Amino acid sequence: MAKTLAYKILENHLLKGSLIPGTEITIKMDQTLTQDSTGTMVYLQLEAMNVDRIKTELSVAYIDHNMLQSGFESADDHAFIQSVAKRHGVLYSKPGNGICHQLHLENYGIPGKTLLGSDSHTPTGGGLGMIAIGAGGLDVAMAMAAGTYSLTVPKVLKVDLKGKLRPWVSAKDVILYVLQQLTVKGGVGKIIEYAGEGVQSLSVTDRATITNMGAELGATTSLFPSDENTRDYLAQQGREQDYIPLAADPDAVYDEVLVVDLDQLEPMAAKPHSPDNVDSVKNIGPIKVDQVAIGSCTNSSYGDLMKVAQILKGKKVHPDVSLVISPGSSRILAKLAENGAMADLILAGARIIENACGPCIGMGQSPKSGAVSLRTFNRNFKGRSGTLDAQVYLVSPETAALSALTGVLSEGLDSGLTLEPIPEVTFTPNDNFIVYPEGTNKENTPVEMGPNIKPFPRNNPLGALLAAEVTLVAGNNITTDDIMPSDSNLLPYRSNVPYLANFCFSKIDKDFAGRCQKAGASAIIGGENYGQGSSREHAALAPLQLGVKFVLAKSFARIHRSNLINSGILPLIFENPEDYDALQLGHILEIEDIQDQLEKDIILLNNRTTGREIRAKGNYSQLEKEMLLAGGRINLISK
Ligand code: MIC
Ligand code: SF4
Repeated sequence: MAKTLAYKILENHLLKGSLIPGTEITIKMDQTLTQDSTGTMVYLQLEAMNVDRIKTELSVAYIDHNMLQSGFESADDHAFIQSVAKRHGVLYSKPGNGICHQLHLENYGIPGKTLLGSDSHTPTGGGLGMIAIGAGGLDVAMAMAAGTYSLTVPKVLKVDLKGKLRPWVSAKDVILYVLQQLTVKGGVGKIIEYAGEGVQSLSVTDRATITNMGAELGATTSLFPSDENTRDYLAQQGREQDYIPLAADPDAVYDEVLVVDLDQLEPMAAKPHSPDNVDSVKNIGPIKVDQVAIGSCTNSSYGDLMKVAQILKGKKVHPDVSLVISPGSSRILAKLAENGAMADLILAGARIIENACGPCIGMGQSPKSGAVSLRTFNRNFKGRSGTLDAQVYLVSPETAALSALTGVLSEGLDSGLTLEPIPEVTFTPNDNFIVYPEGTNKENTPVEMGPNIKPFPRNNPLGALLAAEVTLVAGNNITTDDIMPSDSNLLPYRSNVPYLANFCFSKIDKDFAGRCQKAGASAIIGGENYGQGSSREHAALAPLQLGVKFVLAKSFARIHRSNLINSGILPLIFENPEDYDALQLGHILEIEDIQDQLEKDIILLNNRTTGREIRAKGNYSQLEKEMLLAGGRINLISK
């Protein structure tokens, strides 16, 4: 039978189960990546699993998020990660090397391989034809320990690309258009596979921009075929030997198809405060811009920054605009310095900041009050920039650079300006930022543990009766940034969950943590797509620390649902979404005989305050039930 590319790669890695959508499979995981803001939990968990050497072909620990080092905390975290990496055979990428996804693409991604990363944008690797999946830290620790990963088989949605993009329209506009069509929950339970003649005109880094932001669709992952452009990209990085051609069978049948006509696409922007709130730049109009930020794992490639340099060369950034640029990697930064483009950026008036996540995760560069900030990033959730009333728009590098000059949101199509294609380059291979774990092991390398690193919270096995007070009724599309905010004040505490928990939901409800502490046992009520966004386990661990027993929602985002189960917190789905309307703060919900009910299709909750019964679905796999009964995955493993 003709196969999609996604299923071909999954089949090559299949260890258990079969490729039937909705069922559970276990696959071989070839590679893993971690970054520092989720990594401390990953490596605490890996240590708790008591393994010696990792079982993957390659695992890399990157440091890119927590770079401010305004106190000892982050530097301690880096040292901790470096020490555990050495103990178990993990490569360590020092701070200064760049953003994990950009670096993995450049140095280690291989067509046809599988990659699991403790960061939701791991699907960036799909630009090289990998099955690259974002997951919670514990899942990544398990993948390192066992070399495997279990997941629910997704459906495959084909995005059929026709034609070719015009200059001034780029990969970011493609994914923004797809987000407009499918919304932030349109990819849930799906792999997005790109195909069609339009693929040929997209470079690997263009493709990576598109697969990166597949995370915003809620998709399990996104991927492109591996073709001559893939070979060229690998050759530029000095790794042509890693190339293999890969594509779907020509007559492969897909579960859904979306056709995108690249010729017709215009520059797009995601308006505040959601990546799917998309319109064309033309329709939005020339709004005044205060800040422009170019970079992040979505748009910080060499090609992107060369286009920006071309637009800015010999010009002057508008007096009212602050332009900040963060390159994706040390290799890109070095190349821009060598070929003079860095001088073009600086002389135009750009602030060059560290090649790291930086402003994308609120680590500095928060815009002024009420500012309009154009960002080439992937998320514009309210408050994520660090300024609660900022209006963040997501745009392409071309739109960002041009707007930085004009001072208003501008697009290049009608500007009369030309934009030349970027000539190909070869990069100087350089691994001076990599620490190899050769000769180090558990015996000769102690764990380096700073005082801010606290043990992660553990849950208790499920008792017969689960009773909890409703301490939050949340709306639709609650993000993990809402649940466990991240900014320069909080990110240094990612390895200190007891402290971090005090700030759980603090940006939308300051009293939440206090209410939970009073209630003892809590329940959260959510709308659709609860927990979208980041892979941070802290969005489950902080609620666990505060005594949250279950979350009852209309639907869940994939990674957050797994993180809840890993922590022993029950994600429950309303059978009748209208039941949501009758729930209020302070209601007491009870689940009797929970052990037996877990085996049933419907779990009954009793609202003791109103006397009403609520029917909910768990849809748990066998393993998930065992984890919930044990009070989380680590408890189950220790059993
Ligand atoms: C993000 O973009 O939200 C992050 C920060 O990279 C997260 C990881 C984290 O919260 O540490 C992600 O996308 O998974
Ligand atoms: Fe870093 Fe932003 Fe990418 Fe997350 S989305 S990995 S914070 S650059």
